[in-house]
Amino acid sequence: MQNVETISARKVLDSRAEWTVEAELNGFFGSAPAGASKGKHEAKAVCVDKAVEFINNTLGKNLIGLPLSQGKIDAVLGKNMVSIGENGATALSFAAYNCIWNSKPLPKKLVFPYPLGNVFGGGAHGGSIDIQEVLISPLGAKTFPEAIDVMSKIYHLLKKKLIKDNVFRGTNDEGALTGDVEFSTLMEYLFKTTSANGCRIGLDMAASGFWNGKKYVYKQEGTSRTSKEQIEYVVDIAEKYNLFYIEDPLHEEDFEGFAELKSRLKKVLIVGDDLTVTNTARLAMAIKSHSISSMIVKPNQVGSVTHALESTALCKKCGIVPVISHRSAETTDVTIARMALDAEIPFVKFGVADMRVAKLNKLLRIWSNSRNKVMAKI
Ligand code: 2PG
Ligand code: MG
Repeated sequence: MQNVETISARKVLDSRAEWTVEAELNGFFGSAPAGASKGKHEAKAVCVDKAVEFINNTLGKNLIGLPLSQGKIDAVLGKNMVSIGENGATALSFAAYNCIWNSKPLPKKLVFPYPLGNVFGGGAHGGSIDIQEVLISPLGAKTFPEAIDVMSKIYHLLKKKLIKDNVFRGTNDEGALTGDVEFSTLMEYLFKTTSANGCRIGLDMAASGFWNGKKYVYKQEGTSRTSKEQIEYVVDIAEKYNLFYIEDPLHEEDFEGFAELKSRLKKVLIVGDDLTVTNTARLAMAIKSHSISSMIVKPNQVGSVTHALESTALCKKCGIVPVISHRSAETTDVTIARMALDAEIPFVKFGVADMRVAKLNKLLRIWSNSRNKVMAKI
């Protein structure tokens, strides 16, 4: 096994033009993404300068000479989380993962994920709807390139339609389209278009973002819903638009409400993100209360590849579908695309457009270079 020979860190820009941490380990890179709608229980970031300084002046020296093992490196990062933050830890953990990935052969048979793309946005990412993300997934596609082709086709059809109707407002933090269109009008159009193209619709409601402690306040819509009304509303739209996926339909402490939705919507993936924050203890709570059928995996919510893969393994063991996901502020780092293949994660939520395509293109490249490949069974 190789050893850790060199470590350094610096500031680089992310897609929101904010500084983030880039780490370099034995010549391989990793950089930290950042969320806008963060879960209360996520690991905490520190100031970028502090993380960079700590890696360059303290932590790097302690890691040099260690065997190049993900578990060993991540254990050291975990012990220093207060000083390095999830941002410094994620960047270094990614750099180690990319270095290790480069030294081993690809698995003989590759299982490719289905993309889950945010085509129309709102909430904390900007846009005219309260719900954060309207997602599509080309579940009928037979190959990864076909899946990307269908997903981008629908993105362009929707963009054309918004422009034609004179309601197009541009794109938001995740490159999702935005426009002055009613949620129901948008969903009816997408329902027709996706159904005709072997595609299904999902939502990331990111409901903690508009929960005020008593009600879900839909500012743009000019209405509010109690927890009970929110559950009825979610059941109603799930049935109306044949949704296959609903992320964070309720606020991040409502394990019981999630469980009710899961039991009423048996064919829909009820997905925890802010609820579970990739954390095995929160996931165990969700398993115990039968709250979710699927979980978002975001390495920076826990600050390490090892923990993210542990959560993924626990999901799989318990029949919960893992979905690996970008954050609303990203770099062109492709680590999570590699993790999706490594851990055979059936869905990747990487966005559709802008520099987010780096991760999709990484998977397209691996698809085109590999002989033995299949799409995930879903
Ligand atoms: C989410 C993410 C990514 P953010 O809520 O799932 O889409 O958003 O990174 O802003 O938390
Ligand atoms: Mg989410």
